Amino acid sequence: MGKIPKSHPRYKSLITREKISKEFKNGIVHETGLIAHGRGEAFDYLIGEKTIPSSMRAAKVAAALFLLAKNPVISINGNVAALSAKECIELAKTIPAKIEVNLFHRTKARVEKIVAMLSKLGAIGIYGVKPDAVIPFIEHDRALCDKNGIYSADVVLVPLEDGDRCEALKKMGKTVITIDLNPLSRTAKTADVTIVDNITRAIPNIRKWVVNFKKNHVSEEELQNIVDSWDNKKNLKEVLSFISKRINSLF
Ligand code: PTJ
Repeated sequence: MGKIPKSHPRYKSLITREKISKEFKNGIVHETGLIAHGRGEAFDYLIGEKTIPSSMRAAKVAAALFLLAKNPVISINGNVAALSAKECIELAKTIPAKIEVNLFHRTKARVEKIVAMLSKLGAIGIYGVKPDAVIPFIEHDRALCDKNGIYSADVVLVPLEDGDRCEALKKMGKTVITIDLNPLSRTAKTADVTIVDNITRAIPNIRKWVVNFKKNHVSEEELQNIVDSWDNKKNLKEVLSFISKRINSLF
């Protein structure tokens, strides 16, 4: 494909596709990651390809949870690395939080490629390279994780995640934040905080809130109030209502 002109009405979406396609060829994105991306794109279309108010509120709660956490971890898979590696590293440094490469379709080669990519972008102390623990309740290699990373985390961000793993992390007693454009997915329904937004917008939004809270010296009590007033189910209903109203008003 030739260079996409900035004037193209679907510029951002096409650039994002290019990134996914390039990182598939580089061995970072799994082939099913292409399908997952297509599903995400369809839902992004429905919300109007911008952050809707309820998703900005979810990003704010995620930031509060991160600042209250004792051992927060950001989980990185192939699609996340392809689309938001730099932004995830920036977020991890700002909180601060750990980064763990945790793959659904785990192979040593993909883990190493993703770690190399993250290291090149300035990430240090990446977890998940030599997993020494297992997430209970799920089978095979996708359960592998790091004892000092996801296994012992209290708050975990698992963007673009599969439902089984989100459920298993919840069963372990963890607070789970997800970013998922599909408000109907099992992950979206199981997580404590679901940000229904494109990861390319959601990660910078969370970071903006973290910076804002830190700059304004927001107290732990205030952060806790933000978390306590959150109702994820109610928020998902608001997202669905936003989508249906938007669709009905288009023609
Ligand atoms: O790299 P691996 O091996 O860990 O595999 C990663 C994928 C994404 C293939 C794996 O986790 C998977 O199969 O995920 P699912 O079950 O397809 O769920 C991914 C969810 O992310 C779907 O609900 C999509 O709608 C959503 N999604 C896709 N792209 C984006 C997105 N959400 C936010 N931003 C996106 N750009």
